[in-house]
Order: sequence, then C-alpha cells, then structure tokens
Amino acid sequence: MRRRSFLQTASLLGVAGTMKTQNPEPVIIATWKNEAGTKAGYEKILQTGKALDGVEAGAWVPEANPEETTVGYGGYPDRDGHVTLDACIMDHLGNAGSVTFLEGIMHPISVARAVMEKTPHVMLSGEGALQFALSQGFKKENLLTEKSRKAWEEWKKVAKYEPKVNIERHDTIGLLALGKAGEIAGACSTSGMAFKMHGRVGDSPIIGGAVFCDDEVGGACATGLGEFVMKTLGSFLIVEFMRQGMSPQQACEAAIMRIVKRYKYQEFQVGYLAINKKGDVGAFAIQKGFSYTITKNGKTQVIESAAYM
Ligand code: SD4
Repeated sequence: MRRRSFLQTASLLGVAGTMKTQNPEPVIIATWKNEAGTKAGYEKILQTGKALDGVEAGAWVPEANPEETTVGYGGYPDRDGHVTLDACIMDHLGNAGSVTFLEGIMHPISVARAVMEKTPHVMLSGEGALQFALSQGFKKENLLTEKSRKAWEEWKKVAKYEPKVNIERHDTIGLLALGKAGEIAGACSTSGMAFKMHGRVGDSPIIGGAVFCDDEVGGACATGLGEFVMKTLGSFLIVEFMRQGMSPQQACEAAIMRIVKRYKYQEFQVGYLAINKKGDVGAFAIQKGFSYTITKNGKTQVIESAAYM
C-alpha cells in the first residue's frame, strides 16, 4: 500500500475505532458514599454536556458540606489546627490543574480548574495558590468548624498521628465522568489526612496519583493513605494497564497489587476507581469497607468495592 493511502486508511480506522468506544450516555462515579455529589455532577453534565463541568460540580457538594470532615469546609485540620486543602482536575485533552496546601478557600477544585484554564502552570501551592485564588475572585473564609476544632482539641490530648485506624472513614472525593461526547474527565478534592504534619501534601493534587485521564483509554482516581498512592503513581498506572488491554476492574486490582507486594498493606487503606471509554467501571481496595457511588441513566447507586484483604 502506498504511504498516503495507508495513512488515509489508518486514520479512517482510528476515527471509526473512537466512535465505537464512545458512550453518549453520561456516567459519573465518585469514591465513597457521595450520592449528592454524583447527582449534582450528572445534572451538570446533562445541562452543559461536559464531563469536566460534571466532576467539578460533584466535588462542590462535599467541599461545601460542614459535616464532611475530610473535604473543604469542615475538614479536619492538620496537627497545628490549619485546614489545608489539596485538589486537582484533568480534562479529556490532557489539560490539568491542581492546588496544594491551600487554606481558606471553600472550593479548591475550582481554583485547580482556574490554574488549568488561566495559567501556564499545572500546580500552585500554599500562599501562592491563595493569592491566585483571591485574584480570581474567590473569597477567603474560615473553614475550621466548631465540630472539627473540637475533634482537633480532643486529638491533641494524645497527639498521635495514626492513619491506620482511619480506614473506616475517608471521604475524600475522587470523581470520574464521561460527558455527552463520550469524553472523560476526573477530579479530586480533600483536606487530606486528619492531623497530618503542617505542610504535608498527599496524593490528591498529584496528576497521575489521585487522578489521571487519557481520552484514548479511560480514567482512574484514588482515595486512602495518599503516601502509597504517590509511591506507586496509582491512577497513571491504572490507565496504563487499561491501555495494555486490562479491564477497569483488572487494572484497579493490578494497581493495588503493586502496593500489596511492596508495603505493609495490613495497616492502611487505598481504594481505586477506574472507568473506560465504554463506561465500564472497576473498583478495588486493600481493605474491606471501600465503596463508590455511580450515577447513570438517571439512577444513583452506592456499590461496595471488592478488596484484597
Ligand atoms: C490524602 N488521599 O490526603 C488523601 C486522603 C483520603 O479519604 O483519600 N481520604 O492522602
């Protein structure tokens, strides 16, 4: 075949291949029990068509909820009493934005989106991230609620950082969505591990750690003890496993095995979610107790994930 006609045939096949895997029915999934979040995200996708808008809207729900003690407003502080936030967002074109160690802003996910859309950078941190947020019209607010302050006062009596006992209740929100054009986007937002060292940044703002999307393949997101997600670059790994032919479920399991083989996994939790371009979903965790929420076809369900242990 002459080179030119080969290229033409190849690109036609490419287009056909992409169309085949597209899923025009929006789907949105989130870590843990986050029904209000996935519903809000799904509604947003129905309005604008865009997966990116959906994952941002989904993250807004726990970010603004003072009862959620691991995301945004009401999040447990670090050991010095500061609520410090990490968030990231990624679109189907491979654009990404994130903020780390951000204080006083209710919706870090939207600051991450502004970093992606309005700066030449991917990540802004701490004071610089705050200054940028203020320059974009975000308001500075006190995010430490009375409930979280009391929990911190209680914690200080023993002052022991013990994330391993924390496996029952993480609510960090990681989201993945397929938009109306079948395009994929992901997001994550958290106040991080309760009573962490001041300055500690987890996996949640790390592109490839807590979130990764590739529109040719699918997306993945993470929750749990971020240090181990970072050490294995979990979400990137899952997307690469899917690229090699694994299903979302197999890819999540293989990424958990990376952690299990190398670290003392009995003592902490990591949970992964993945979705491919067809809308197939996978979930796997180290410990029992990880769940995820899915909204599609107008219905929302919380599903218990399988686990290694
Ligand atoms: C972190 N991965 O900061 C986050 C915590 C988390 O549910 O997921 N909590 O390490």
